[in-house]
Amino acid sequence: MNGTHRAHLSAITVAALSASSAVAGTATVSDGFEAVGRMEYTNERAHLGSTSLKSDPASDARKRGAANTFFTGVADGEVSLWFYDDMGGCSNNVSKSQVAFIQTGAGGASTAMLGVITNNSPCNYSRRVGTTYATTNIARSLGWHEYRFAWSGSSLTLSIDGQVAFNGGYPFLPDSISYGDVWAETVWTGIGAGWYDDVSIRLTTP
Ligand SMILES: [Ca+2]
Repeated sequence: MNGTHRAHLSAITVAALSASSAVAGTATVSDGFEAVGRMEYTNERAHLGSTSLKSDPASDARKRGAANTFFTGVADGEVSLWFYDDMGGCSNNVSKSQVAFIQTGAGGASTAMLGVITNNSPCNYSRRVGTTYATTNIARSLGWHEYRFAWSGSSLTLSIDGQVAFNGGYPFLPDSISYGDVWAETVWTGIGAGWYDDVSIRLTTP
């Protein structure tokens, strides 16, 4: 990981969107998106192609951080990405805080998050909507899982592998997706790794 890569937080450039139809565009992030950012390009495993992006704070503190992708804030959209869960922190004592979230600007009230936060819940997936953290009723399991963030009008649905993790009001136009181990150790402690791959962003202009 060289200095140039560490200076970059934007991992993905979303393709230009067409305004010519009701569906403004679909940006699919294909294999190869992983090559930039503070996280690690790895061929240990992949959901799409042969590589994924690994967040591995235990191996190198510089790998604590998130990859961010920015897009146009519109009223309807959906972001999907895949997270590999090695069950760390549930099956052993290696704490993990590996999450993905959409938000508007710097977030806060608009932050909507799914992930593994073992200090919140060791064996279920956690969520955050606004500034409130909660434990979902979705049990963690080994392997790849799809996190889906879908917003329409003023509502939001979060799901994991098609199971609803949240459905409720959301009066925001998110404009980024971020993923990784994003907190300092004093917030949500965790050193366990996470793998991210196969990010899709669909934006619809009413
Ligand atoms: Ca890949």
